[in-house]
Amino acid sequence: MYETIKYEIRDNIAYVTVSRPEALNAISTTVLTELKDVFQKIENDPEAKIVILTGEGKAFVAGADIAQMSALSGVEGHDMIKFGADVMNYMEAIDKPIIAAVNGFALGGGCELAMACDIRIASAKAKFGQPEVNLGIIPGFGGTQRLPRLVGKGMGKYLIMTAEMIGADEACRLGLVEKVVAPEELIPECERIAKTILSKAPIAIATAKRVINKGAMLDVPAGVALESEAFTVPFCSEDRIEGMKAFLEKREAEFKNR
Ligand code: CO8
Repeated sequence: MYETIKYEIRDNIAYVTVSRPEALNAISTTVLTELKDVFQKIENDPEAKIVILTGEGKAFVAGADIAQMSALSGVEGHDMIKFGADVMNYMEAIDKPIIAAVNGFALGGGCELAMACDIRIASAKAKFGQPEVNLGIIPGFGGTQRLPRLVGKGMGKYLIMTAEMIGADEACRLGLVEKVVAPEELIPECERIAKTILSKAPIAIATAKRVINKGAMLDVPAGVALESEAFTVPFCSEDRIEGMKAFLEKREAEFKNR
């Protein structure tokens, strides 16, 4: 159905795999178009409750497609940037959690794609970097904004200005990824995390994602006001009644997404 991505749903987990291994899964406009399409599908499909995003072969995504970019005019480059940034903003805005299973190179647009996900788990083989300045450009799919928010302003500038590539352990130490696992454990670990999240109250998970993402753009009092406002959504749900009742009755809650 897609040219550059693979997509399937198993046990309510939507698996999205960027699949252009011959170009280390570089992001062309086709990849962007198909990512937008698949995340729209996921948003509207009740079967898909959480996403694991990965890359085929030895890369997660080695950046935007340099061959395609090299032929673009200034206007076309601007259009591609806007489209890519929109796709990543869209991923961040959907209610369903997205786990990046970073299996290999996550460079440039690939690192930006991982940063648009909610949680990043890396294989010990993964490598991260924003090498755009080597090509005479800056990150364009949100990297100048999301990277400093994850690793701090100084380290964000260091990584963007030096174009240094870092390994998974260093990325974890910096807060760019949450956990590093052996390569063969990557998908099982992401599935374990996905199942843990799926066992929680879905309205609470969606509200937490929204408030954390929106709040990151605000100062603390405004963010806390947003949290207070949003709190009533899960608090007024049937799942809140079930969750608290189950605790008091010393049993597992059965959430219904209501
Ligand atoms: N774009 C296109 N092709 C790529 C890319 C890429 N980003 N990365 C790798 N490839 C291709 C190679 O050209 C090669 O193709 P071929 O076999 O036909 O020669 C194939 O993938 C395998 O790559 P290598 O032989 O280079 O593999 P190595 O293991 O030797 O090296 C590296 C792996 C280190 C990842 C190396 O491929 C590399 O440095 N790649 C480029 C990384 C990079 O600079 N990424 C940032 C791109 S810029 C960006 O992402 C900006 C985002 C904003 C978008 C702006 C839109 C206008």
